[in-house]
Amino acid sequence: MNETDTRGRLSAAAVVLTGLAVLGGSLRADEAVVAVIPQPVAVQAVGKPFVVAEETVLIAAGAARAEAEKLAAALAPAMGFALPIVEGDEPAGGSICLRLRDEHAAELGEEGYRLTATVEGILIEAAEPAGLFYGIQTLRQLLPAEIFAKEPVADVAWAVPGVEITDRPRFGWRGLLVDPARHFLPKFQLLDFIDLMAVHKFNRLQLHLTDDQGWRIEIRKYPGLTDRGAWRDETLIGHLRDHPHEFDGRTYGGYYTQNDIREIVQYAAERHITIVPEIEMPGHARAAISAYPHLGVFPEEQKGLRPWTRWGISEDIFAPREETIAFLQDVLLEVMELFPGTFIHIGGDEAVKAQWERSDEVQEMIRELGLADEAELQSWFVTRMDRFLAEHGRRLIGWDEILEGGLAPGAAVMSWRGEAGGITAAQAGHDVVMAPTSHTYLDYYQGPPTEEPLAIGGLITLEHIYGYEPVPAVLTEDEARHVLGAQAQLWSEYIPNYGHMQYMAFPRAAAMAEVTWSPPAGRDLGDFLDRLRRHLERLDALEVNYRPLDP
Ligand code: TNX
Repeated sequence: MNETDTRGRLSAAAVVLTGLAVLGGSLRADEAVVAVIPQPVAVQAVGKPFVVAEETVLIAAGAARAEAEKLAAALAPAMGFALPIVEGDEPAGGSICLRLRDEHAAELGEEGYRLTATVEGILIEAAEPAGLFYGIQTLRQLLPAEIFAKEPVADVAWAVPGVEITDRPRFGWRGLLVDPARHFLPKFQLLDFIDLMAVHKFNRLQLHLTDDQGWRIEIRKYPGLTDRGAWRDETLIGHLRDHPHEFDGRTYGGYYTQNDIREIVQYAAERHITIVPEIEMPGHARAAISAYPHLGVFPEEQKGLRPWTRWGISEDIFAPREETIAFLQDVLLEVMELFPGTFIHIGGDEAVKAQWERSDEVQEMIRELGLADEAELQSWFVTRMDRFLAEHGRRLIGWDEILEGGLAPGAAVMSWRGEAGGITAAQAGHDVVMAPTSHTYLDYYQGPPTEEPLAIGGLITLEHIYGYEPVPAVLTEDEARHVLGAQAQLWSEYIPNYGHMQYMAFPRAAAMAEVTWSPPAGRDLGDFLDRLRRHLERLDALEVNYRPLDP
C-alpha cells in the first residue's frame, strides 16, 4: 500500500508524515495522512508540512475572493479564528493563495484544481471558481479531522502535509436524490445535507418535490397544491408488504415556500451544487389531483381524493387534456423561475395506465392523435413538455420509462431500471445519467436485514457501490460521452427523518462520490477502506449519523 509507483504517484493512505514541526509543545497531531475522498487524480509528496495558524493569511482576488471567504468560513468554527483575506494572486510566505488562471482550463477543466502545499504555504489554482472550491474541499481533508468540528478544538496543530495534488472529476454529473415528498425534510436539514454533499464534491442534487403522498413546493398560481396537496391524513406504520396495514393516525406534511426554495438554491449554488427539481408527471400525481380533481382522469369520482397515506404506486394519473398540460406548464414556469439549472426533471416513472385505459375520453384522444397506445400517449405528453422546456432554454430529463413510446427529441434519460434504458438512450444520441437500482439505491439495505433498521428491501453494500462502473462496456467511445455521470437515490418511504437519512447515505455516498469523481484505473477497495476509516473521523466531527463499518 505505501508504495510510490513509477510516476511518483502515491496511493491513498501512503503519505504518512511524522514528527511535524509544530507550534507549542502540547499538540496532538504528530502525524498527518493524505486520505482524501474522493481520491484525487494525482497526489505527490513534496516535503514538509505547512501549519495553518492565526497569522496565516488568505490571498485572493476577483472571483477567487468569494471562494476564499468560504474557506475562511469553513475553517473558523474548529480553529476558533477566521483567517483574514488580503487582495492579491501571488503566493507569499505563510499564506494560502487561491488563484484563477484561464490557462489551466485545458488541463483542469471547469472543476479541476491544483493544490500545492509546502512548508512555505499553500497555493490552490484553477480555471474556474468551482475548481478552487474543490481544492478547498481537498484542503479541509488534508487537515486533521477535527477541522470539521462545529466548535473550537484546542491543542491541534492545523498541519497540512507537503503535497502536490492535481485533480479533476471524471463526470460532470455527480448526483444524489433526496425525496422530501414521502417524508418531508425541513429546510435547515436540507441545507446541512448540501454541506455534506459539498464535502464529497457532489454537484447535482435532485429534489423529488412531488408524489402521490405529498406536493412539497409552493406554486403561487395554484395554492391548493400545498394548502391541500402537502398534507396527508396519516402514514403507514411498518412495511407496505406487512398485513394488515397499520397507520399512525396523524396528519403529516410540509412544503418549501418559494422563499425557502430561493434560499436552498442559493445555498447550493454557493457550494457549486445545481439543484435539479423533479415535478412528477403523468404518474405519481395523486397529491396534485387531490388538490385539483379536474386534473384527474375521472374528476367526478376523484372529488374528495386525498394525498396517499401508504407507499407503492397509485393509479392516479394526470389526464392528458390540454387543461392539464396548461396547468403543468404553469407549474414549470414557476419552477424555472426558481431553479436556474439547465435540467428540469419531469419524473415519468411508473405511470400506471389503468385509468387512461378505462377512460373513453382518453381512448378517444389516442385515436384522434393517431397514437398506437397509452405508451405513445405518455410519449406525446412528455414531448409537449420537452418542447415547452426547450422554448424556455431548458432541457428535459426523465426516468427511463420516457423511452417507451418514443423518446422526445431533446430529452435526457435517467436510467433506473438497470442500465438498459441508459444504453438505448446513449446509443440514440441522448444524454444519460446512470441511476440503476442495482447499485445506486441508498434506500436499500446496506447490511443483513435482520441487523438493520427497516428499509424498503434489496441489499446494496458499500463495497457493491464502490465497484460500480457508470459507463456500460457495450457503449462505443462516442456513445459513452453521453453518459453525463451517475446518481444515488435516497427515496424516503422508509427514511422518516434526517438522522435516518444520514444513516442510509453514509458512508455509501462516499463510495458514490469516488465512483463519479475519481479515475477508474485507481479504484482499489482496500485503499478506499483505509481512507474511509480516516474519513469517518471527519464525519464524526461533523456529527453525521453514519452507519459504522463494523456495526
Ligand atoms: C421506484 S426510482 C421509484 C420511486 C420509489 C423507489 C423506491 C423511481 C423512478 N421510482 O418512486 O420511491 O422505487 O426504491
